[in-house]
Amino acid sequence: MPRIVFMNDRLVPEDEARVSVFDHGLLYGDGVFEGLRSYSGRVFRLDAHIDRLWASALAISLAIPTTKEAVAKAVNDTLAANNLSDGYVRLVVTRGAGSLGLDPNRTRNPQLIVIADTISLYPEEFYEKGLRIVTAATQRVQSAALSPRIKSLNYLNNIMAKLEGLQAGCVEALMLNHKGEVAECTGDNVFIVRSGRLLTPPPEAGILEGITRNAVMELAHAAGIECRETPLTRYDVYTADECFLTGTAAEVIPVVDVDGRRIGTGTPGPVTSRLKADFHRLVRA
Ligand code: PXG
Repeated sequence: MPRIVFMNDRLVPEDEARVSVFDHGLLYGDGVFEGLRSYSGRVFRLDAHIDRLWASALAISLAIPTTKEAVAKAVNDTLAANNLSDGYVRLVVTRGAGSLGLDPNRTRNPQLIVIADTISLYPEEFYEKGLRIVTAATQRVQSAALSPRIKSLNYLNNIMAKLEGLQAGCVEALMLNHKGEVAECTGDNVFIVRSGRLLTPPPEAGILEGITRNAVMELAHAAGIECRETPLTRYDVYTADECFLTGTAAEVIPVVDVDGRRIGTGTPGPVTSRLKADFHRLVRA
């Protein structure tokens, strides 16, 4: 069954969903995106994802040629057209076709693309036993160079680190910022637990402010677990009682080994397990 893709203003079969080879999204990674999940027919925090898409576009001076309401409808329509009630949605906005030169003012027709598909989660074993990750030598790009808060189509920084993780036999890799502080993983935010308290790097550490991260901070608050945004070093991670990652694709996933150091007991801890269960309940509520 060919998938149905939303392109600009209508649903088309995937074979007809095409972008120009002159599109600056392709030529320069000039565009923005979002990854969303739908659970039992409802998109989790749709408005937050659309707000972040708009913020990313604003930051790169890209005018999205439609309204937030129309994009929300396009997301739901695309899921429905593909008969997906539990699925993954990729929202992409490119700068559009232009000349073979950087000048964004010489582009026309930004492209709005909505793709819906099934989601492939990490194997269940990782959720039960926890992940092993390594620190990548590739630093997170500095905010002053390109803010990690922008979810842009230029993901090479993350991909370079992901390659290092895969090289080491890990599905994720920890990224440090230019100061050597812990930032985040290649497609997930990071949390640690120390003395019953939740700690996570602040936006200034050079991270994407994950929507799952925000949800987990709210769940912690509701559960009476103190949560602080604070700069973290690798020492803090190595000596933490627990560690876990959050992301749209991963949800909440325990980490039990970082750079060969066993974290806590080497099995998912109680705070991680509690928040993982609470998140599971929240998205499926
Ligand atoms: N950091 C980075 C760099 C990300 O790209 C997150 C954190 C987590 O954010 P959310 O809002 O999802 O909680 C992301 C999100 C994929 C994929 O295909 C990656 C993300 C989201 C969805 C799918 O690997 N990254």
